[in-house]
Amino acid sequence: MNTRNKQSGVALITAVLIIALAVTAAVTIAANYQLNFHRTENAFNSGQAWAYAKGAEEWAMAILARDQEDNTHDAYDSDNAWWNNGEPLLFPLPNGFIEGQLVDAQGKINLNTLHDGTNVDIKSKERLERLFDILGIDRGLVGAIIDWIDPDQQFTGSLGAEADIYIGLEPPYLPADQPMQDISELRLVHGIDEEIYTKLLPHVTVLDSTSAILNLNTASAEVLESIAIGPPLGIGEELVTDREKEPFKQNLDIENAPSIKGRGIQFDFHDTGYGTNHFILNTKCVIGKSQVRMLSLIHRGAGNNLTVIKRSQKI
Ligand SMILES: [Ca+2]
Ligand SMILES: [Ca+2]
Repeated sequence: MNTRNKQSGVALITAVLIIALAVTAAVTIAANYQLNFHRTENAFNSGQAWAYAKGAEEWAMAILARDQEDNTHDAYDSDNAWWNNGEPLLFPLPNGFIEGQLVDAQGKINLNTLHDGTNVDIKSKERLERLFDILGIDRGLVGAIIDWIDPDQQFTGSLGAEADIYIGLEPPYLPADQPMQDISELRLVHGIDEEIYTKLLPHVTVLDSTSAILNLNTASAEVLESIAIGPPLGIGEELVTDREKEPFKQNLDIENAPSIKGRGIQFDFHDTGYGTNHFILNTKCVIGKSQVRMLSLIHRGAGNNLTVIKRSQKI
């Protein structure tokens, strides 16, 4: 090959290399542009979904305000607009949808009522012990839950646990010694393993309000049974059947319920009732490929004073 041909060859290879580099750069730029575009789009959609989810709270509060007028009880029945017969309310949106459902937050036993910061609430303790009996959980573990909440370091019962126990664990940690902030704290209580926690979750909750009485119209069969004094009687499901025919509005409705009347069963109606002032709004908003799930705890106070007291993103 002569020098001229050699030079042409080198020039051709150089030109091909330059084109290859230019194409690579162009593809990279295009790919980055696409990525950034989708990132921006997702961030935009996600921001929009959050705004819609918060808007759903306003919608829920309007329904709750309407329900409060002329309210005789709160139950999962057709008399309560907030329940919407168990169907989530669905609204179509441009490029997506939003749906929301309200449930009662007072249908479960509030663990924070076990101790008022000074004393154990004996009646709350006994009710939870009865629930543990019904669920087949060692009732001694109620002592460990009380110790987690109470400010002192004295053990409550044989399964009680205070800092001395927790600092010996691997990894070590300390009990809260104050009301629980979230029900997931229960999993940290000594003796509450995954199986017991899962068993308890449908029946217990954590609320910080002392006005949050237990709503017997939305309580599970097991919680309903736990208000009957004595060993488990297996009356929970029967009471639920009675309640489905006619929601309870007063204690007499339970004492005179078809499945109970004449059986000599005694009840402890300590801090129970038939209405509620705490609701959980479960919202899901989808826009494009973005999805937001949100839980809002809404308080309905006297005079229809509605406020969102807690908000969390659901995974
Ligand atoms: Ca204690
Ligand atoms: Ca303690």
